[in-house]
Amino acid sequence: MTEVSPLELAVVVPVFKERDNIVPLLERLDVVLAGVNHEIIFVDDDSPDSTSQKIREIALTNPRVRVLTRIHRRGLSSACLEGMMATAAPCIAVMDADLQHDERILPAMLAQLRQGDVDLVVGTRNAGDGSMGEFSAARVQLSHLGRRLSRLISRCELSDPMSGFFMLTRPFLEQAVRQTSGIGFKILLDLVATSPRPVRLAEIPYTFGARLHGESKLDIMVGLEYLQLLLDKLIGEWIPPRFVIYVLVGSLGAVVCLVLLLLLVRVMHLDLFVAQVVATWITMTANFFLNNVLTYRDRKLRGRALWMGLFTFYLACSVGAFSNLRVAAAARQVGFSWYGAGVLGLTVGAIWNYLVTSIWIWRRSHAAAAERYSQ
Ligand SMILES: Nc1nc2c(ncn2[C@@H]2O[C@H](COP(=O)(O)OP(=O)(O)OP(=O)(O)O)[C@@H](O)[C@H]2O)c(=O)[nH]1
Ligand SMILES: [Mg+2]
Repeated sequence: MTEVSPLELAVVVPVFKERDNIVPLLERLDVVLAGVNHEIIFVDDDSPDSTSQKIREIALTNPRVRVLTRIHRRGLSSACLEGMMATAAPCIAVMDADLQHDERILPAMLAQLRQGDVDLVVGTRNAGDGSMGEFSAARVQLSHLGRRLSRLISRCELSDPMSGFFMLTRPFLEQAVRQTSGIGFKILLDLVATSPRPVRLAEIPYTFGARLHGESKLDIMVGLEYLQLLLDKLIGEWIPPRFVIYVLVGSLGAVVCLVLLLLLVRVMHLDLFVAQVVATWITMTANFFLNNVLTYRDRKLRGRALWMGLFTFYLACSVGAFSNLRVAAAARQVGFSWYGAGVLGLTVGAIWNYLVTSIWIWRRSHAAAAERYSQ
């Protein structure tokens, strides 16, 4: 076998609809990583703009470049994890494709890791000369809020826990990767919150640039997934974060139902029983659709499965409401206070509903069968 110099660095780039950014990014990496034996692994979630195809064309003549195309999958963190696990390189960088991350600090990051006294080097926008660049005040505020919340789970002092630009060693990755949540956008925070030992960390400032081509994928869902990541790290061992979101949606439904009831009885002067039936039906329907886009957004039902799911949801909720009442009545009989009995009934009803909906309505096979989802 011919001797080749060992691979030193892998750059993992999660991509979704970034076709036009691939060539400029590769050109820049080529300049800054000259002299470093590296590979570049793109992880694409089957972008409808044929990002993968573009990368494959390049990879035909550039052996440094590879693409991992995931089918029926979405998610920045899980894409990064899979990209990182697909390389043998001892040092692994993660960066975005849209050229917002300043690739010129990559050599300094690598030099830090090579010294051997840190596991992780983070590109920071919030320390030294680093900055958020020309971002709107609202976006900067949002980032600061995320930073404050991150302290709930982070086990080390990171000036930019929201950063998606960092480099780590393989041993650090290996000791954390199996316990990561892989939820949402914040893979750096996921890794440092998971690490079983204190993270030896360095930070290098940079200025966040403007996206070159394409659109941001940041939306309200990213915020929700961040909340889910925090919940998973805080209580995930005991309570699934999905259940918490399910209960939040249900609680919102209870409030809506009461407001509707008030309107129907006081304003529309409907008979109480009729008003209850109408308010409950509207609330159940709204809850179903909210669960479809929030709680089970990764298993979203469409077309015929959506209507079948709605019908099953009505059935499941009716049984849930019935068992809630039966359990509460039984608890009252054995001496529970009225509120104790009420809480017990609600808890049993909520767990029943959650189990039925997650096993029966939004089961995994539905997601696999669902058509490819593109945003
Ligand atoms: N594989 C994969 N990549 C994703 C997904 N969502 C976003 N990305 C990529 O992750 C990187 C960061 O996404 P952006 O939308 O730029 O998020 P951001 O930089 O925090 O937000 P902006 O500042 O508004 O651009 C980009 O390279 C995206 O193409 C996803 O679901 N799967
Ligand atoms: Mg971006």
